[in-house]
Amino acid sequence: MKIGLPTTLFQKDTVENAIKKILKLHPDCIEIVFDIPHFPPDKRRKTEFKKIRKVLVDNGVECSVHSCFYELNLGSFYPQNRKFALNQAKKCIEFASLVEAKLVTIHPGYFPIRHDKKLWEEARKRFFEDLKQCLNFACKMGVTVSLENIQSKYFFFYRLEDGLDLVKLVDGLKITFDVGHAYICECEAKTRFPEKRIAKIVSGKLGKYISHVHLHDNFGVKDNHLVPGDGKINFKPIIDALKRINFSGQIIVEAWNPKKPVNFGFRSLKITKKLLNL
Ligand SMILES: [Mn+2]
Repeated sequence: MKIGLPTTLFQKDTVENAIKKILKLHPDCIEIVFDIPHFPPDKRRKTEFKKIRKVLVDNGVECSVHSCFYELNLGSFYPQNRKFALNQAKKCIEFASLVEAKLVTIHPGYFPIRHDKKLWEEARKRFFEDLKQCLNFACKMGVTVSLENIQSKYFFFYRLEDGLDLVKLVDGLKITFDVGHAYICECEAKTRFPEKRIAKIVSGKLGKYISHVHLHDNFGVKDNHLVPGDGKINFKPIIDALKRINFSGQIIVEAWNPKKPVNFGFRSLKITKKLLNL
């Protein structure tokens, strides 16, 4: 398992400087978040992408890419929004290929009227169509598409079980397992032993599809993105489950604090290494 940090840790810097600052903390890998503030839509030029690639190659560091997500919705009710979201996802896949990242994490689409089964299903279908298009494009680029579970029931990948349906319906799709998000879902469902349940699903049928991990802590209510150990998640059973499935991908520690990025990055790596017994 490789432990890494996301570029969003250093939001105030340019992406090149964010990468350089992360490298000083000696991670095994880096996740480049292809969204604002580092990648404003009017500034995505290939020459700048090549500079980013050079920083990565010169330092021999492995990377993954997180697709833009803040204002996008694959499967949106509005055709223009769908088209825009799909186009952005494709740009991100192209970028990943250019910087030699093998994997792109994508957020699922969402629909705000959860109780209307007919509309919900229609939206889910649109999302699957868009996702398939992302996969076809990524396949040509030699990039894996990995879908992340989100801690809100309006998203098409909310509970970890939803992932099993998704991988069956979309051929070639992989899963980015976000531990903090999965914990909030289990707490909302009032699961008695959330960590045990998560561990069971991870080491069960979902295991072979997990290609990437996001790790951060919380108290089971808000998506705080804390350093592991600063919230109330017991990571041990979850880490053990990842070891049981011989997970060998990247674990990106997504703890954020814009006021203390160096401290958060340093502690994230140190504590995660300890959790993994490395
Ligand atoms: Mn995440």
